[in-house]
Amino acid sequence: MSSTRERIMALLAANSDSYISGQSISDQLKISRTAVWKQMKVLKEDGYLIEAIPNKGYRIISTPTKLSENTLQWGLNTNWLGKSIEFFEEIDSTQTKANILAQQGCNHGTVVIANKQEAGRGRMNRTWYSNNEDGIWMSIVLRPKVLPAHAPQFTLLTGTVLADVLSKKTELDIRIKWPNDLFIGDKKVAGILTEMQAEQDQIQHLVIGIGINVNQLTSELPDEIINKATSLREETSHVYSIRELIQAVLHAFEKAYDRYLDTGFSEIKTNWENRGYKMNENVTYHSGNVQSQGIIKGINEDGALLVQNSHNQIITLYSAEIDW
Ligand code: BT5
Repeated sequence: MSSTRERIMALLAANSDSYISGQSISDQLKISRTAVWKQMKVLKEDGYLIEAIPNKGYRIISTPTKLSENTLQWGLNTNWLGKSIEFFEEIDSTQTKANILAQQGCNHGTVVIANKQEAGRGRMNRTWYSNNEDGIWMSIVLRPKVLPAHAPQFTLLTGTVLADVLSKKTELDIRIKWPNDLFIGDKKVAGILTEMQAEQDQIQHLVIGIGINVNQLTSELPDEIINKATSLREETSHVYSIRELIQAVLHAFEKAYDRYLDTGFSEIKTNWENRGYKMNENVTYHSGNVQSQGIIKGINEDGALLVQNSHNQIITLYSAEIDW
């Protein structure tokens, strides 16, 4: 059962175009008028702008811009994803935290979000620069009942979700660079890190880490990535609401995940291939010491990249064997 505060927030959110009377809130939540009044007072202290008009009732005007567990829940219309949000002003890595929570048995759909990370990480312990409040740094805990071999499909699913949401919000053509990067033009705007704990035939939990550069200016990025990274703001000159973007990603993720469990991988494959970086273009790849040219054709169920070689055969590449 959600708290009184959450239920009041839900009522205010549902009635944001009109007024809802104190009596009506009191009746619906079965609490006294005084209790309603006290809850409104606390919300106002937390930065929610609430109008109170005698004989009409309450109306929410605006929510605080600062992220918190409460503001993140505000207006989040998911069924299971993010019902539990762990929010931190500052953390080493949301990914590390989410792994610990998962091991302790947290619910499927738990989301860990931080304003800043001091030790954000990418694959193979690479650094993920996220020691600022201008991006989205979050990790999602999932407990899908699928075979461990299917885990890479969740990275691909996440790529399509991010490409869809960010393209829609920015009207930019955002591409997925296999296997886990989001690109605008030739620059990286977001990355995905999928980690898994599994037994032989069952995934115990997956943690999907999502890092998105949102409101940084390129000049604020570390030297190491200044020429190869970008942010949404840099590309559009627009400052985005981190909260709204997080909610849009969670909403789209839940939809895509449910659909994937219902209908399988084929839709994700199609979406991915429509959004793939350098699809149908020539690339150089390496197998062992041999360097060859090929054309990127898509992905398969294992999450491998399909490349057409110079003999017109389709070959599958599993790891970073490509010179982009
Ligand atoms: C990734 O790794 O791209 C996965 C990034 C996942 C980050 C999220 S944030 C929330 C969660 N908590 C964490 O600690 N991590 C996850 P990879 O493909 O290995 O790419 C890493 C490389 O990207 C680095 O070696 C840099 O070259 C580049 N890079 C680092 N920080 C970047 C940034 N902010 N923007 C763009 N590129 C960056």
